[in-house]
Amino acid sequence: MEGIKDKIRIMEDIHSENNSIAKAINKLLSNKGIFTINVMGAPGSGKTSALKQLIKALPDVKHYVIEGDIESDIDAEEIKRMGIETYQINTFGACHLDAPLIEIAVSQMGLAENGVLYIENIGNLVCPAEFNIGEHIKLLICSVTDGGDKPYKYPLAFEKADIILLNKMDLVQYLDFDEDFFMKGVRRLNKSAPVFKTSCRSGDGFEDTAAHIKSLFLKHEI
Ligand SMILES: Nc1nc2c(ncn2[C@@H]2O[C@H](COP(=O)(O)OP(=O)(O)O)[C@@H](O)[C@H]2O)c(=O)[nH]1
Ligand SMILES: [Mg+2]
Repeated sequence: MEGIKDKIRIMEDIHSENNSIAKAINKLLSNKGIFTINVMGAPGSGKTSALKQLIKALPDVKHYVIEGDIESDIDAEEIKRMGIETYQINTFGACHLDAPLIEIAVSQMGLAENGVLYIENIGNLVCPAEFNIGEHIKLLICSVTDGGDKPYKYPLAFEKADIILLNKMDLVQYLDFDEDFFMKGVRRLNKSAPVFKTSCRSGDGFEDTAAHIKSLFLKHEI
């Protein structure tokens, strides 16, 4: 029993230290007018592809990207080719980004005033939802190819999301994706997050998503 109590205490300490660093990052980014989006989703759900679409859909905004991957800089190189300042974090095993990692990234990036910073978290529907990393909002990307049961199986990610993308809609005609079941699962957990149906292949849905993000950015007291 002591073992479990010790484990709980260690986890509480980790979360409380993480949260205090996340608060400081949030304050620093807010002071600079950098609206920060924690992008979460399963591996391959379309996080990098969605960032590319959002960057294109908001041409009058300055964008920054932090790429989180267990290994490799493939995504960061892809975003850099768009002319966007991008910082790569490799966790070499850890399944989520945490605030101390973002603190280092932010201190090393030349963040000017005003803009949007996207932080692509490690592809995983579990751990990223547990850690604040200084963001203003969490964007969850779920694809029709992932299946409609994901809100039921990974509730925290859906509960915490401020915006949800239902991506790869161009493929839905080939699948037995049950959208009603998916939406019921989402709304049991989260009454307010808008769900945008998107396709990174066609670009559908990104104008509306980008407009919503811009409106949050403008009205957010950052
Ligand atoms: N057909 C289709 N493919 C997509 C869509 N979004 C992403 N993909 C593809 O799915 C794969 C994984 O996408 P990626 O953006 O790298 O996912 P990430 O691992 O979440 O960053 C790539 O081959 C993308 O081209 C989409 O909306 N439709
Ligand atoms: Mg990616």
